[in-house]
Amino acid sequence: MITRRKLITGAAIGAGGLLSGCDALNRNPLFQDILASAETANFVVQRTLGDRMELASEYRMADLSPTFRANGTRDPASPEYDASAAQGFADWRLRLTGLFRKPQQFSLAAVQSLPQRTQITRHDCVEGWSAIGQWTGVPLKILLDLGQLQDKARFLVFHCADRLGGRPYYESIDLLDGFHPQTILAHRLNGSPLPVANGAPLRLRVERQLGYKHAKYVTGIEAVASLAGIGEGKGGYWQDVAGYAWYAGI
Ligand SMILES: Nc1nc2c(c(=O)[nH]1)N[C@H]1C(S)=C(S)[C@@H](COP(=O)(O)O)O[C@H]1N2
Ligand SMILES: [Mo]
Repeated sequence: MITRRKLITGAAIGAGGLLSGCDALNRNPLFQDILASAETANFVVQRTLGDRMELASEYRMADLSPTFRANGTRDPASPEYDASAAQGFADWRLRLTGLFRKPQQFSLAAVQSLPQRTQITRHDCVEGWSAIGQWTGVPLKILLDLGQLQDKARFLVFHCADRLGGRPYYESIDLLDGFHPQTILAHRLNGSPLPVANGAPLRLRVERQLGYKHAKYVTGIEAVASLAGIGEGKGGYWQDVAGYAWYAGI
């Protein structure tokens, strides 16, 4: 449990710290303590709601990086994935599961037939590189409105087709990021179909957060009340494996 005093202090740190997303903040023991559970982190960031709904910077075509580097899995390379890629992902399904009133699935063509958004943003990886790319995809809000979240839903878990070190990659965000206007499931990069290396056929863009939150090879979105039963319960692959922060604001 978190004491009221700690929470107030945490919110004060959060007001400046979450904006900069700086390493010093992540190393602060008090803040680490506050971030110890994703639910608590979510509660703290509610205090900076205004900041959370701000838009990430968008750029011009002239700013595009010559190549958009790939990181982590560059090819899921499972028999199922290879078979799907071989037919242009015609059989790919995006499944909405968990706390939706209308759980359903979408083909890639169905995703592409929904309203789309294109944005040019900068991707920042914790490993110390950045790249600017143009992304096109369906705003997540459109899918959430179709699926109709139940009142209990608080987090969205993104299930992926790849495994790293034998474990499935996954990530999660809260509903503030879920409904953020720049949060999209992208299927195009720089005007072309998303390359396999960058997460084909569908990858998350959650522009206010660091690179590892941007799940690639997305096969499903599960709405949950708590992250406790998923993976090791910390909200994502890198959180489980290496203790990365669940909320990775930039
Ligand atoms: N499914 C999946 N998603 C992932 C990863 C991964 O290995 N598997 N790596 C993450 C990391 S650390 C980064 S920086 C970005 C890299 O995206 P890119 O390959 O398009 O540059 O994807 C993120 N999403
Ligand atoms: Mo990354």
